[in-house]
Amino acid sequence: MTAFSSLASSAASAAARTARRSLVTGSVRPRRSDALSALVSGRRFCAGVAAPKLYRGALSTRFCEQPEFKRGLNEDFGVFQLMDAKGVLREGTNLPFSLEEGIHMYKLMVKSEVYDQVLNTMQRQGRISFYCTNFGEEATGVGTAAALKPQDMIWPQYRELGMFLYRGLTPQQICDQNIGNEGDGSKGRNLQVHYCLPEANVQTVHAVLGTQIPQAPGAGYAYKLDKEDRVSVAYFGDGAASEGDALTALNFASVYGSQTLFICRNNGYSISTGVEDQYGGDGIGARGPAFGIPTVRVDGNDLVAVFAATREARRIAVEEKTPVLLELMTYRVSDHTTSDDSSAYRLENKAEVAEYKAKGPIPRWKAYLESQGAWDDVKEAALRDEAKKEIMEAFKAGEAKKKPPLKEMFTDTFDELPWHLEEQHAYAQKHVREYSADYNMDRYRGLDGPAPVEEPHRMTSAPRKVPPPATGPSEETTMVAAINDALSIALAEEQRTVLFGEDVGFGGVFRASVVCGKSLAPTG
Ligand SMILES: Cc1ncc(C[n+]2csc(CCOP(=O)(O)OP(=O)(O)O)c2C)c(N)n1
Ligand SMILES: [Mg+2]
Repeated sequence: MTAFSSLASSAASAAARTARRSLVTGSVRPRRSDALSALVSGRRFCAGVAAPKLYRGALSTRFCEQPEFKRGLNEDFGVFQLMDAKGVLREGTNLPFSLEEGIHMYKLMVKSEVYDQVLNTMQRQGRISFYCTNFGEEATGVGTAAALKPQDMIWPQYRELGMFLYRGLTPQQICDQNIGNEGDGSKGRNLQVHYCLPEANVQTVHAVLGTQIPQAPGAGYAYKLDKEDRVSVAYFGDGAASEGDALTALNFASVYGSQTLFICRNNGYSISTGVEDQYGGDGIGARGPAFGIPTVRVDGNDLVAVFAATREARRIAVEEKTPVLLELMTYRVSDHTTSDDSSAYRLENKAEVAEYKAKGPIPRWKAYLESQGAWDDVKEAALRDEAKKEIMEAFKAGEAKKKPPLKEMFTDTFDELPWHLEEQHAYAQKHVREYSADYNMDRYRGLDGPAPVEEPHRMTSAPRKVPPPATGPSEETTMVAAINDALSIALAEEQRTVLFGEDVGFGGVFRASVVCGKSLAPTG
């Protein structure tokens, strides 16, 4: 290590220590600028003169005689932990929430576990076609959600049942979604565990990995422009972080100062791909500083640390108008999903699985609550019974509900159903009636009567080779003028619309974004 890097490293570690200490005691609040100025002053001292900024593309310039190949960060990441694996709080730590709230969180973690056990079994019995458990990762969902505010907009991955429970997802909603009946918010069209909870500011789960990561900072940027006490939150796994979308998202959020929390659940696996084969650097956290994003690594099985770090990250995001990256270190105790058999690739890691099970968030937090006289075996048994009963009852009720109408298979993509989908729908209606013995007709809403009458003119057309005749006034124009027009209309209709893109500021090479007679550039 060079003299420079060791000085910079100790300055940064001191700043990090201060930040960690103040999280524990709640005293001086760490600021990004404190840590940064400590690092910069260390550099200046080392260089002997103030480091000037000579290049537009770098923060500062310090000429050196030898090529300095950076091999990583100048400091390792501390793992923020307030409660050890046995459930003992670090000395001097005050709980960042009330004991009552702590019991509420415990109950949700246990419910998540029990619901997972029951629904996993339902899949094994063939009553649902797929399931994905959250075993061992309950604190990452519950602890983060508890530290957010209800107005914060959440963009989930799929292993955050604890978060959904905290935001109010009911056992009936869970069962309806997994069964895919007409009570499911996605109308039975989505994969299992792809919950919908827009009424509680949670976006629908996406099956395509990583798509939610760049969507979240778009919302976070809007909250910044509107000066709202609100953050956008993207959850994602260590595997999803390898999608190009993740890097785009971090860069966008950093450049625009988007009020976004990037919450990475690093559980060691992406299906069968272990983290050793997933990345070459120091986890996901190491990427944050490279993008200029304040980053913290947290023991993801420590409910107290997860809560404290998330709450502080939220404060930083809103007050400093910046994204924050949290890497929650945890472990995927179970198979990836019911389609997976992790013993095929974790045979040698059996001891590891058992070890992480014991260190999981539920036994840890339970031990703490018991040590405070706030929990005991009687309460535990009653809670587990209640959770099992409510999910079983909801499941039975969900099985009795009808599946959504056949037509829903074709709706909600186009404003008006195009002719070829009308035809497919009519064909499907005819087909199930012709072979009704092979279909559970009575289980679908609307299949118990005659086929709906289709309007023939909507179905008998062929693919259009020429555009339909104009229904209003029309004029010949150029492509660019048409784009200008469309943008002008869209921007005038919704004042809060922001136009992004390279070169948008001056209208672009083709001047396509010179709208309403002027160039538009995002501000703020
Ligand atoms: C774009 C895309 N590629 C691949 C998949 C298949 N796939 C589904 S989940 C998954 C693993 C994701 O791992 P991670 O992000 O670490 O989340 P975890 O399952 O560990 O919670 C993969 C590869 C997908 N759904 N989408
Ligand atoms: Mg993973």
